[in-house]
Amino acid sequence: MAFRRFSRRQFAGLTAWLAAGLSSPSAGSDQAATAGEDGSPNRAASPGFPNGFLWGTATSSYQIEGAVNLDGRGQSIWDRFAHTRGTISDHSNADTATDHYRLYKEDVQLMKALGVNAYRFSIAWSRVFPDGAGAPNPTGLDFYNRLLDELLANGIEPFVTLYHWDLPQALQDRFGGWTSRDTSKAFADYAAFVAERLSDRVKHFFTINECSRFVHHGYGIGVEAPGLKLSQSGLNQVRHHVALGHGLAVQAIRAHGRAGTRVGPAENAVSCIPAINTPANVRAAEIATRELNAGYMTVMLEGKYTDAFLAQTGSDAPKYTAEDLRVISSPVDFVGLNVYTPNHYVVAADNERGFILAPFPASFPHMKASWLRPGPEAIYWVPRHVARLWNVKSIYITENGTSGSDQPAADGTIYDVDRIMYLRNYLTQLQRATSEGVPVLGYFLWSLMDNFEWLDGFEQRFGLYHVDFETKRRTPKLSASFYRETITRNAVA
Ligand code: PNW
Repeated sequence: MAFRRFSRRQFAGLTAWLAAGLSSPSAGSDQAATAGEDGSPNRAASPGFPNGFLWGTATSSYQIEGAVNLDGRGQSIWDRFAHTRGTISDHSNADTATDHYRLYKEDVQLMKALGVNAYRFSIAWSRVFPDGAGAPNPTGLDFYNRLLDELLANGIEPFVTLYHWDLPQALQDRFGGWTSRDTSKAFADYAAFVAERLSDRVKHFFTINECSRFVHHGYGIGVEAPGLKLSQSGLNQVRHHVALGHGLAVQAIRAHGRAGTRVGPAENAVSCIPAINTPANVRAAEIATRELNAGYMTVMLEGKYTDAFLAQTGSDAPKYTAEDLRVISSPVDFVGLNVYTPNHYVVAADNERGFILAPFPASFPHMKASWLRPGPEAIYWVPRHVARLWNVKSIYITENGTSGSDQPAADGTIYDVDRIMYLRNYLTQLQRATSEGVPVLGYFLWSLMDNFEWLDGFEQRFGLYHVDFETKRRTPKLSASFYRETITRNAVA
């Protein structure tokens, strides 16, 4: 069977298989593959996703690059944090990670083998500005020039995240990081510089990845960099500075990017799912979405903190000006949404808030990561709520995926059917959304390859490609075939 033969092969075999135009894994199944002669997706023939839908994978700089001391890169708060004893569960760090800095050309071929036409990656701020601000480091930027050229030469459209948590340590030392609005301003200067240099090839920028996660973990409970545990008022001020940094960066990219450069956030909105699909519960889930995302998405898209947010934070509310709110809500071209899991199942209620959040039963299943409860309908409801609440016309799913135990079977293949189950169900719900007109334009699967999973070190693997962290060898898991098949059909395989 073509399928088994392919699965046993390592990366070199995979590309050979694709280059030779051998029959795809679906050959002989009841649904014919729709790839054209050159292997490119034949979208018109597919009943699945809209024409022109973008299929991508996602990564971030600190999680994959390694080479932390090469070519003038400055230290980031994650270098410092991961080298602090007791912070990372397996005592690892990302000094070499997947060695993508050296292996980027091979990694672009991994993407090509999947058939993706887009790639979301992040820029390490401290490669470009080793001290966070001041003198740029051209050698650091050159890495991204090389990567962009390689992507474009292979027909893969770059989507660039400016901040995926690896703040230059110098800004932490000088300003206390995001506790100061000086960091928001430095972020805008860095965004302006990058837009100036890269917007000839990069048409889409994401400002900040998952504000809520890094603020809560890094400044609230202190389990991620920079490892602070601030008071409620301190934490709310950090939130505000991060939102402000987003808005300032939007303005900087507009001012310094080429005409047509598009920009938006990439947020893991708190996902609120109607427990049962009734009009009252759907409305309640929308209200919950607006309130539970008040500190980031709501203020970014409405230009005000909700009454409930201000009442709830009381004297701990952030200090801000009307001008701040205007900046934070600078118009965006799209909203990026990271959707992994249902955060809340919502039931309409006759109370002050208008909803209750159902407690999760202990029996609710989870994937390998205990926080990752599979609830495929999240990827239907989150973009739908966002489109309806704020009249958003363009949405990208900027991350979705799962970790797994990913043990090779006796024949050496990683049959990650749990990941395939997860992806199949989420993509089916995403197709439900696009078929109803929810304006999702593309999907970025997290992640291209196994990588450094923050405080879980190398213990949680999210990749379509398995990485041997000793040899850095990449091997496709069965889910890589699933994703390729889905992209080829432009419909869930
Ligand atoms: C995201 N949650 O983090 C990050 O953007 C990635 O860098 C990370 O590797 C990936 O997802 C997998 O964890 C999240 O608890 C972590 O809901 C946790 C949650 C969501 C996103």
